[in-house]
Amino acid sequence: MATASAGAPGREELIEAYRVMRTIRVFEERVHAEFATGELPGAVHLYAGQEAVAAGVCGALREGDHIASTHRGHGHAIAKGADLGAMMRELYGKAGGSCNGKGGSMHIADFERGMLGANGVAAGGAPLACGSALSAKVLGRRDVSVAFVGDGAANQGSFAESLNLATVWQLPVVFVVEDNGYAQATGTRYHLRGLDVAHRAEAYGMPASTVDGTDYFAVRAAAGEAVERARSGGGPSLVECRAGRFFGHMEGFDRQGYRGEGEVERLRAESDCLARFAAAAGLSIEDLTAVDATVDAAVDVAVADAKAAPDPELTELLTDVYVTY
Ligand SMILES: Cc1ncc(C[n+]2csc(CCOP(=O)(O)OP(=O)(O)O)c2C)c(N)n1
Ligand SMILES: [Mg+2]
Repeated sequence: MATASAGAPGREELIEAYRVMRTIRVFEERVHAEFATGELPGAVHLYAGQEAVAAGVCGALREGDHIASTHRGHGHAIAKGADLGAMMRELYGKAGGSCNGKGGSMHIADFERGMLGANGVAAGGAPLACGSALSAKVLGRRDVSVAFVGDGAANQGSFAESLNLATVWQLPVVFVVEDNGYAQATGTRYHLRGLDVAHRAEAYGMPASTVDGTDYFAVRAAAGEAVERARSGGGPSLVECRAGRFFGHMEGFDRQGYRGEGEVERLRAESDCLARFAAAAGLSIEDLTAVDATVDAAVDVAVADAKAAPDPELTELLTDVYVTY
């Protein structure tokens, strides 16, 4: 497993990385609390615990690059710069949401920011990212596409097909596999036979690495290398990141009887990417608390705005559902 190779990120980059991770954490903790009140509709999968993956990967991207996400997509969207207010309205099914309230948590998209969408289909993002990478290649753009894929989704046939196509066509794409320990209630070390997903990529002749997904610097370094390879015409790569999720598979329905006793408490105490980052980044307490205050306020505003927002008009029911070419 690769370890951190920080290089020397400047203060601004460090503050931005902390802001992104902290925004995801506060957003997810708040959504968890709001869901418990029964006011939030739909299926919601929280990303808390895995923030350093989204921040480290998207930190290596630039405008014009694209990401294709998973059903656990809030963190990816936030890290790619999606609007918090539109995201929260979408979660509440309100007008002005990212999909005007018709998609909910699993369909948040923001094309202007290069976020191609959360996706209810396991491994659905992998072929999408290949498609967007192919279009960049054909159009001669030096843009990179990233597919986020869960450990369970890495067992899908479409994932294997995507790895193969990406290699055959030498696409500017990076597959980021997030091993969070489980596919729903099934442990990764049970369902994922073979050593790990990185070795599967190597079987296609694709460069791959495995990093500690709670270490922002390790993720950022591995993603930076893979993105640079893609951008400079070197073809696809895979980065496997290991970081546990702090909540159940899905809000409301998961009593987590499949987890060991004290497992979540241990994760929070010993594998918190934010605490780890704060200890390693060398930022001042003033810098960190200033970010905390801004983030807390932004999430408060987003929740209040979403609750007060109107429902979508009934006449909107079928708009944006069918596309005319
Ligand atoms: C094609 C497909 N098969 C099954 C499902 C049902 N399903 C939803 S989430 C999930 C587990 C995904 O696990 P993983 O890829 O590890 O992602 P995680 O939930 O851990 O983030 C499954 C099987 C689905 N959404 N799509
Ligand atoms: Mg998983």
